[in-house]
Amino acid sequence: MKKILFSLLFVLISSYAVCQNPYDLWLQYDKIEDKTLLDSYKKQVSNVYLNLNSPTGDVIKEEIEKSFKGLLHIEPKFDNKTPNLIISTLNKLDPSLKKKLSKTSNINDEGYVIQHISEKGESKIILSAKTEKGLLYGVFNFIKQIQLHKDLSKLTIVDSPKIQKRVLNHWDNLDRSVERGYAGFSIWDWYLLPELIKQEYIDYARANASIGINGTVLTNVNSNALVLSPRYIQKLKALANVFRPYGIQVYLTARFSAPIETGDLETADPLNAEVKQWWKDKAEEIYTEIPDFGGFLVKANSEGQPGPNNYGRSHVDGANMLAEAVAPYDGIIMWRAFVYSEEKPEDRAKQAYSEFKPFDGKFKDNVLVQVKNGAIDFQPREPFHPLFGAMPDTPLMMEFQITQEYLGGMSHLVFLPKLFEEVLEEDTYTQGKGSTVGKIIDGQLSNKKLTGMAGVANIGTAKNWTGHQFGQANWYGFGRLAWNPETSAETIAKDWLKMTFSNNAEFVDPMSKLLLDSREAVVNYMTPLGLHHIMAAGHHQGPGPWVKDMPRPDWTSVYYHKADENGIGFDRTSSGSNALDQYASEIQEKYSDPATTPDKYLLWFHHLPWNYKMKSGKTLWYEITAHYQKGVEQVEDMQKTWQKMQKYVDPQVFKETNMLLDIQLKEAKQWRNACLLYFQQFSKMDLPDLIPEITKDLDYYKSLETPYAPGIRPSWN
Ligand code: GCW
Repeated sequence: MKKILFSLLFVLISSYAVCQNPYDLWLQYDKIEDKTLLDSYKKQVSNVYLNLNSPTGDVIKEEIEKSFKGLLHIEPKFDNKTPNLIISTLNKLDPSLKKKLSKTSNINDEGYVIQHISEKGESKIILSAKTEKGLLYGVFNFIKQIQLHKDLSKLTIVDSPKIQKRVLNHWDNLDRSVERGYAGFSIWDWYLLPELIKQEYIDYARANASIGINGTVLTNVNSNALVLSPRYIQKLKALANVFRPYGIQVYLTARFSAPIETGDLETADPLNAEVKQWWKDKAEEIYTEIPDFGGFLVKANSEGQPGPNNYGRSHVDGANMLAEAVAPYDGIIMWRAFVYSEEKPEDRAKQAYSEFKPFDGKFKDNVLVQVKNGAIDFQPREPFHPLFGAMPDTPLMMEFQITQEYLGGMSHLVFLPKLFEEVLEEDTYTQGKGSTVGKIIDGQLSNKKLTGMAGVANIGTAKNWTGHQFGQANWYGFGRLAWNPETSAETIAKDWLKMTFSNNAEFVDPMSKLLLDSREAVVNYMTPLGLHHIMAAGHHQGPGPWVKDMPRPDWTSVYYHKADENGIGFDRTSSGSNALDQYASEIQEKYSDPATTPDKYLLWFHHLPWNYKMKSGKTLWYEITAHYQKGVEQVEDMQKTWQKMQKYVDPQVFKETNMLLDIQLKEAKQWRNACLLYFQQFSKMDLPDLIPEITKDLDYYKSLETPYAPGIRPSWN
């Protein structure tokens, strides 16, 4: 009896000991429990020298106060006489201290140096940079070192962002619905702007600054011209003023037909003088209100959006016209290459390359061509987009999707940095071995000054911002990879877990494995072995390999899996659509033969018989079934791991994540059962024993509906 009471008491105490507020994201500043470490930190950073008199200076001061109060339970003394933490831009730093800093020449305008020195026997930490923005990034990194329980006495950090434009894309509509959003409504309350500045706008800016994000596109790429109207420019200005001290520029999506819709012009032809003037006037109007406005992101002649092709003009004509309008203000244009037309019989995966490659070197210097990581559309796994490496004279910007349109919305735990890392490490061979996608977008291979990475945000009005608490790891990870595309997914996983939950290895080790395995799990139970685009129509949530009646064939599933009695998969070799021809010869050689094609891309490039002998010696059918089953088992393993993490996690987060993992398991089984029953119609082969008995038939899975599924514009009827 005493023993039961004691263990009950222990659970109670331990669960209440952990109080993380999910709203605070990875900026959890709970008191350092390790007394020795705590005391050493207190001694090293109690007196802070900070010589900034600016909005960014205020942000830095506030962050130092907030973090030192939380993590160290001290009120930092801002002291100019005997500081032990010196925060100053290089041009104002005491020359004797400056001399002690190494490699300051290696940092760029957004970079910083953090260095521990001994000065007259006293230990000091210098945090310096060329600009206040660099200092802000340096301060967040310094605080992270404390959150990660690092030894400050050995600190020498010299760090700069490898990519210039690190931008979130919000697919947010003016009615506050979010296209492919799964975390509630848009956080931008346009109706109450410019007057009402909500705390979450400030906290949004702080969170992004802490991971080095320096740009945000506030509106959907399926754009609304109204956002360019004077009324909305005032609302935008209010947000720009909030974001500026955090080093974040605002951008808008420009609807190409805006001169007609809001400008009363007859045309939006980019070579028409009136249209050119209209955009020049519009740019002047915006920059008068927002001097550091970033520029425009444009989706043109894509999925029905208006564009220059409507006037027989090219994407170059359209982009360069807008580029001219914003150039006087150092503005940029991010022009999306997400184009595919059902009128063209050509394989959808080939179209963007066919359309854009001929434009290489024709865009103005302030134009970035924004390319999705793969040639179809943010699938659980896609080979890298063939445009990467194919336009050496054009700055290409990577577009990743952080919101999980095709990876289970917000109910599936999927650690996306693993996907992002895979893409960035892919070798395009376009400038010889080692020509990775990462080196193409960070300018190493193209010595392009203008570089960029965009992430389609997973942020909404949900209390924890992302709906699923682990969705925060994807926002965090995007920021880390945009800052440095060579950061490992493992480092990101461990840092995020320690900053958000606990440094305890008993938590960090199993949980980082869970995160790093989660991406392969979702590929296994949704689209294994190179399968792609077999999800439900419209809302894209759940399986739909049977989808064949859509307004256009390239929106169906049968267009991609091509399953029939002869086999399954999309032949993209020379005997098929020859999309492979758009890749370097090294890749063509390897992928043109199924025997040398990596299994993960097999059915992306090949149509193979169900009894095709795989590298494992098993049949293709068997391997398909085994992957689906593996995916389900991986989710079961995630549940088992999470079960053991209760004492490290806020009780509410523990409970909710448990429930979400239950949903993920249910839906993983639904994917397995629906896809195997559907493909079995063609394979006519038995399900191997490793597949548990499926008690429902295919019609049951076809009959499942999800009315009002999130992510597509709700119809208010
Ligand atoms: O991913 C697809 C989505 C659309 C999206 C489009 C795009 C914003 O299904 O919702 O539109 O691509 O990237 O433009």
